[in-house]
Amino acid sequence: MELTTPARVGIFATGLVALFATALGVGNAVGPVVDPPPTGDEAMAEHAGEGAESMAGASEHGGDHLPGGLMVSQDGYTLELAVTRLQPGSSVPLAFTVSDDDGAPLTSYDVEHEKQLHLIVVRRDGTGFQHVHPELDATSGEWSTDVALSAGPWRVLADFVPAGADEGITLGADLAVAGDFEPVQPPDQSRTSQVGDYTVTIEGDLVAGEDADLTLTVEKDGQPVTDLQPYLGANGHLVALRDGDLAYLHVHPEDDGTAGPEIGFVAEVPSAGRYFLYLDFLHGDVVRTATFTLEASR
Ligand SMILES: [Cu+2]
Repeated sequence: MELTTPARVGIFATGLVALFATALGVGNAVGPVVDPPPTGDEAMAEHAGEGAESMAGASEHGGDHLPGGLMVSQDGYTLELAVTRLQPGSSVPLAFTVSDDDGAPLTSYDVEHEKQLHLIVVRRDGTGFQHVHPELDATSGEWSTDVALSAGPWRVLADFVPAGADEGITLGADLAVAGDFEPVQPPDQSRTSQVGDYTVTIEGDLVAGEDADLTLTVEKDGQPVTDLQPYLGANGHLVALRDGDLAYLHVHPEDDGTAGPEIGFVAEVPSAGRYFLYLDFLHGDVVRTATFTLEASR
């Protein structure tokens, strides 16, 4: 599928460069994006600088981008959860709409990565991550799905492309789940994730403002998995969230033409600090999620 081609990955990476460099530079600027991002080399040269130079570079490009997922409303679209206070449970109905400029529910979406909308729910401490694909009632515009929720503060991230729009949006909304809550302290780094019989490791180092090659390796019962099934048009699907504000990076693999055990990604993070990474992979017709934390250096 086209999204896995090197060209598409390149474009995506370039977009991230512009997106995060701008976020660092211009703070609260919001609004629709009109300028195309610079080419990869330009972006790297421009935004690899520090301080004023970097900020100027971002502004020159009309920098209107924040990282995704930080706002409940952007570009005229608003994420409206049907209920924002819920009780915990293993299968809790969650419903929402995306409203447009006029307050009307958006009913028409473009397909991206094989779906009209990707929904992430994650507790604020980075635990409980779920990446699901709700069902749309095309008449009312209401999306619905079931999720597992424990007590505590949660974030809901909706990643979608309004029909005909030039690019996608990720909106984020808070969700509070009742009950006693024991926040989990994440490790500085956690490079191995055990998911049932599967062991997934991540190699590579995140550096603020630079492309980082990440390689994830999937093993089952100690043996390399070489028959990963395609999932969302790729060998796996990586989501990265920044600890502290859950800024959202949506990263896709470089297609090396194999079905494992290695899955390569290029990721760029906007700043130093800790990131939560979640790999969804499909094997034996079951989607599993491996979880990591990485500390990005300056
Ligand atoms: Cu998805």
